[in-house]
Amino acid sequence: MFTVFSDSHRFHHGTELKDGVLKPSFEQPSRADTVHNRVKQVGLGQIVEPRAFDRSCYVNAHSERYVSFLETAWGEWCATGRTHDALPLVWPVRDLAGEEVPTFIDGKLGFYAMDAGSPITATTWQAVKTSADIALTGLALIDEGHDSAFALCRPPGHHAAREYMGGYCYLNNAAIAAQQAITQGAKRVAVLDVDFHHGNGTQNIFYQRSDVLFVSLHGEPAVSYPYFSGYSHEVGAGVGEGYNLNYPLPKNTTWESYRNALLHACKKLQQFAPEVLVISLGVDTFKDDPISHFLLESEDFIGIGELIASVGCPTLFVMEGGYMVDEIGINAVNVLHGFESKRS
Ligand code: Q9C
Ligand code: ZN
Repeated sequence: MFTVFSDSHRFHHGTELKDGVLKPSFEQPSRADTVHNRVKQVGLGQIVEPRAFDRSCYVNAHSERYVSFLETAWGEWCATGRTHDALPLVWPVRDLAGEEVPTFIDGKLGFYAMDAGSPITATTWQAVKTSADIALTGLALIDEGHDSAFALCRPPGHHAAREYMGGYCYLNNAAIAAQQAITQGAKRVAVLDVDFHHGNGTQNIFYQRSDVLFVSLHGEPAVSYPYFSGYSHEVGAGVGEGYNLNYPLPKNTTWESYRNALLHACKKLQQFAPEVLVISLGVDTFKDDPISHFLLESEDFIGIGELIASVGCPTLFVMEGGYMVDEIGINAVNVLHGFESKRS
């Protein structure tokens, strides 16, 4: 399997409020390097650089004004004399109006963010743009006839919605790739999200559409980030009703019940018969992940790949979460090996 990777992810390294204290983010450069090293170590296949894509490819999944915000936010922030990460501190929740867009950067940050988990630094946009281009390059490889590809994206993307960032995410790499497949003529595309956290951003982008099926397995919202989405009653709206499928799972979920949910999800995906399947590949379902609470073992990730292979369509793997442990490389590549064992 081809892997698409770029060192440019190192341009992004931000901070995170953890237990009330500002610390280096769990979403660190070493993550992508760990996975990259594992890909090399096991000889998964050729590693290629991303191609450059036009910003119109991002605007298909996000709004024009949101992409512009991401491009200019740092400049506007440091023009007011600040030198540390740009972070939002006020949000348009419930009865605040939230329709007019503020012109001052502090207001804009709140308008275009769901939380304070996506800091913007001087070089963040460079990493974010390259991460989306990695996903688009992976899709191009599939268009060119490859059965599968691994887009080693960083920063991740699945919490980023049409108009807001959050949860370490800025551009929704998986959604941008899925939308690109549609733009290029596919009639049906599916996104399967196996990151520990609900892919609220991907759900948001395709919620009212029947051409993109979104399926997500994740920690139940009552006790798991992002807390305000991921319930099983969220089934899509309008023509999209029935094309959004959530599998919230309890704390301490182990392979046996995870596998049952994934089996069910894969049957649904098979029935939909997508022309391309995009996997939001988070490995923060691992038992030792520092910010999640499922109990998957490293060998279970092979099983995830095997089940994904059973869907039987061209598959683009897009890297999402998985934090601070050496096993993220082993676990991500285990999924890819499991997939390949059933396909080649
Ligand atoms: N104590 C991804 O995996 N912070 N994002 C949660 C829980 C945000 C995760 C803190 C987690 C975002 C792509
Ligand atoms: Zn996650």
